[in-house]
Amino acid sequence: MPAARVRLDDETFLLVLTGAGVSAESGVPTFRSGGGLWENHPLEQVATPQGFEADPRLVWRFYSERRAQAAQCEPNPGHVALQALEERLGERLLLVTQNVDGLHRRAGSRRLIEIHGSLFATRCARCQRAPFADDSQVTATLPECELCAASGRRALLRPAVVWFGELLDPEHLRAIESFIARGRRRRLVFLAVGTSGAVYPAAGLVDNARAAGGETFLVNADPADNLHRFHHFVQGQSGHVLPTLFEFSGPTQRA
Ligand code: BV8
Repeated sequence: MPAARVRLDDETFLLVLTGAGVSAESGVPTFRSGGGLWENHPLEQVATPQGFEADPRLVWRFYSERRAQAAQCEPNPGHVALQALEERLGERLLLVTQNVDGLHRRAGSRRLIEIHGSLFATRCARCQRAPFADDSQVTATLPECELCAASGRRALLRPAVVWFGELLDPEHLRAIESFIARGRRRRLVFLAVGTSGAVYPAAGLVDNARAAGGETFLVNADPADNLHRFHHFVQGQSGHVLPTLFEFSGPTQRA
């Protein structure tokens, strides 16, 4: 049984933030812990607009490899536990993930915001066309935007993920703020799982939750960079901790 448990009742609004650690037990490599993704590829080269500009083939190889790998992985008990929470809390749960591997969606989570985008979506590097579903492997020729081509311009297609130095979708940030504001009037709980707390603005959500009077929990294999910002820390593997982390008091109805 975890050291601390998250008590949920009819008043609780639960905001969950997940990072790569939640997918580690599914076989998806993390970024910064033991043999992480960034070790072979400096993030400047593969996760910035400048890196894409400089070497789009390298970036497409990096993301194509991750697409192929993530497609082989299955949700683990940590993803399943969070999906089950959505069944019980309904609109009083919001799951925000930094992960682009699609595993929360495949586990059935729908009240989900993928704030760093998705491996399985592609968009134009130039025009404002909407991202489209895409699980293809880019090997030889670099894909180009046919809409731009139709208007006589050449533009590359790119993974629909948020790179360093790029703004997060303002709609996503607004939805998170609105959830925190609603939780503030009831009982707000913030849970971060499997994240090193290294990347902003995601790593600052704990502060937003505290400013709204929220009780904050971190479940992580190691102490995170922003560990001191949490009221409670449960050290462990999310696939083992999450299934028994929550205790329900009172008949938890849908919001
Ligand atoms: C922004 C792309 C406004 C998708 C990613 C200077 C110039 C520009 C910006 C900045 C700057 N200085 C600071 C910034 C802000 C910057 C930032 O935060 N930089 C950091 C490095 C300091 N942020 C941004 O640029 C963001 N945009 O701020 O716009 C702006 C614009 C211009 C100028 C200023 C501001 C955009 C951030 C998004 C970047 N994109 N990835 C992809 O390829 O995936 S970030 C990348 O890191 C991934 O998305 C990943 O999700 C994210 C966070 O990593 P984690 O998920 O936490 O993973 P990590 O490996 O680090 O940790 C895993 C943890 O799990 C470990 O602690 C481990 O112990 C634990 N664990 C392992 N196994 C388990 C486990 N825990 C539990 N169970 C297990 N089994």
